[in-house]
Amino acid sequence: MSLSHTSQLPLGRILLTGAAGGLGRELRPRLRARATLLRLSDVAPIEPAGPGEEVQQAALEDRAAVHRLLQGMDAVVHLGGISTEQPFDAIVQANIVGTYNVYEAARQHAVKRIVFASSNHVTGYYRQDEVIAPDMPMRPDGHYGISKAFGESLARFYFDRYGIETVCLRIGSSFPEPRDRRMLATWLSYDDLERLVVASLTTPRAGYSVVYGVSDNPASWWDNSSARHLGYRPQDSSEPFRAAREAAQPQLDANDPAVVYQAGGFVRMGPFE
Ligand code: NAI
Ligand code: 15L
Repeated sequence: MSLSHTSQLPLGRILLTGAAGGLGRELRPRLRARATLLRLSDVAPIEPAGPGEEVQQAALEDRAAVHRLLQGMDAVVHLGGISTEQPFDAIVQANIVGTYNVYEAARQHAVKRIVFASSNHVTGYYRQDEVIAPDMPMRPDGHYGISKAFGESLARFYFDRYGIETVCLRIGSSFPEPRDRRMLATWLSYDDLERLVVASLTTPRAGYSVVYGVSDNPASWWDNSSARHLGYRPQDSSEPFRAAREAAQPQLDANDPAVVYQAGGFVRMGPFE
């Protein structure tokens, strides 16, 4: 499914990394419907290319392969990488070396815009009783959050030095529906994800922007007003799922760190050594 009421400007030639993942598979048909060409990449196998698509399997830490990926592209939607808390050595390769390779290849191939899948785990150590904004200090909750903080810093540098625009999407929880009570605040529907990615690709001036990827949920920990220039207007809400999620978790332990901090269960992961 693709939304008909978001910007209809053509998206040009788009590279989608992480195309075999949950969000990549969801965005694939939605971007294909709008892009001149959609190049799909992942280290994992990807469904064969259809009309208007190319498939190039590649590991993000393989610099030469990533350079080939960026060739001839107008913009990148960079979803590829490890998407959960993991030992540092794995995260370094996929998320730190890999994201560096994407930016360096973008510079060499004069690619002008990147939509970077960052994460709410860049600020996971803020509390659930705080409302925070994208310009507040980062408080990553683990290796994964640190790697996304690195990606945001890389994006800042490549804009300041080379003028490559990035929209950093600090995605909350993007799944078919909220899975628990925490996700009533952090949920991003797939339709709103599409709205956010399309807005990030088509806004006339992205500069260096940071926005939380979240739907229009009744309770929220994130104030996106500094990113209104992107033109992202969420249309969905977690409210229809509230009764079921509250019934499944009637009691929360207010002293549990997973309930205190926005990171949720990520604060319990590690150390791995
Ligand atoms: P996912 O784990 O389903 O997909 C990530 C994809 O990246 C996988 O297909 C994987 O094979 C690929 N990948 C991993 N290491 C790689 C490497 N070294 N080289 C090339 N490809 C590699 O994750 P999902 O849910 O689709 O998320 C997409 C992006 O959005 C990720 O960067 C994730 O960190 C971010 N994100 C997702 C959230 C969500 O709620 N789904 C929340 C916050 C951030
Ligand atoms: C993330 O960054 C993860 O990629 C995703 O799997 C969820 O765990 C999400 O954050 C979350 O915080 O719910």
